[in-house]
Amino acid sequence: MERTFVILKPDAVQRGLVGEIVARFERRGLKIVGMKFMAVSEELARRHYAVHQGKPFFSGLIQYITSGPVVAMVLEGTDAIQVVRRTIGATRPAEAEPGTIRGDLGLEIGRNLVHGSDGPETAAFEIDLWFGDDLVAWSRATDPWIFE
Ligand code: DAT
Ligand code: MG
Repeated sequence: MERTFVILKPDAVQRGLVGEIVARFERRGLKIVGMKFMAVSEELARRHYAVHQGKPFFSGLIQYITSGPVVAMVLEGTDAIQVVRRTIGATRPAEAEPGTIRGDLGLEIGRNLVHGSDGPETAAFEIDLWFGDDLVAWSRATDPWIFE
């Protein structure tokens, strides 16, 4: 069982797509073990996106992610990191496959709706950064029908 970190970015919240996007992860079978609606400080944004510091799009990225409230989540499930990335789709929504969140709901890279951790180290770092120990390990009634 693996955990990964997800953000429903300010455009997802502003466009009223929180329910739509959370529903896709839930239907996939992923279990919510952390979830909060929050404003993102510039400091948190810079730490989260530290790997992109110095790139031409960095300041725009910080501006975007701090421009309104977000929903931060931790999802748990089989191969959760890869499954979430594939459910979200390619970074550029115009290139994302139909059926993915970005491929169905977005058009532009700077308004790509969702973040998902890209690997085990990133997931551990991001979960700790955004949630610390504020997670709920729980047994879901449907677990035996989703996990073999
Ligand atoms: P992803 O969000 O798919 O993991 P990433 O980690 O490479 O993509 O980049 C983080 C975010 O930065 C991405 O969601 C949108 C923005 N971004 C990445 N590359 C960009 C580019 N070439 N121009 C503009 N924004 C970019
Ligand atoms: Mg990334």
